[in-house]
Amino acid sequence: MCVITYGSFDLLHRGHIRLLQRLRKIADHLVVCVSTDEFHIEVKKKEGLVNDELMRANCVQELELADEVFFERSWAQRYSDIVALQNKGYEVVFAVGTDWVGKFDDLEEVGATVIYVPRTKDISSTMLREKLK
Ligand code: C2G
Repeated sequence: MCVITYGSFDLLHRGHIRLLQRLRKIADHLVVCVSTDEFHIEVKKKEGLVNDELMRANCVQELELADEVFFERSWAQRYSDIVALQNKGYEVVFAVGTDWVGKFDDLEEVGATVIYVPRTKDISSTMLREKLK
């Protein structure tokens, strides 16, 4: 079973790491898609980033928890990513933290199982960015 997850992973912290560790435990194959700078700021309309996309993707890679690390460039990419993994013969689980609960249920339309993983309390990239100011 392949698990795929998406995120910005800015200022990689224990919340991100715990999520990826939990997904690692259930996945035969773990794919992590890191939001590009443009997607994060222009589409997700999130506040500024500290680390650029390459740094953020490299940090995720360095954890050695993911089998594959890709960039997340659009919301629609989820569908094609899932279908591509299914075409490789995987049963696909889409996973994301509970801060997104309900937002991706429509991915079940392409046969993915959608799971929302409990978010780690009291830590966020936003909190860390504030501390840096
Ligand atoms: N996360 C967590 N606990 C935290 C902070 C984040 O479990 N304290 C999880 C989030 O729920 C998400 C992942 O770690 O699943 C990455 O978090 P972010 O980098 O904040 O990602 P976000 O900007 O929420 O984008 O398609 C989903 C979105 O692209 C996720």
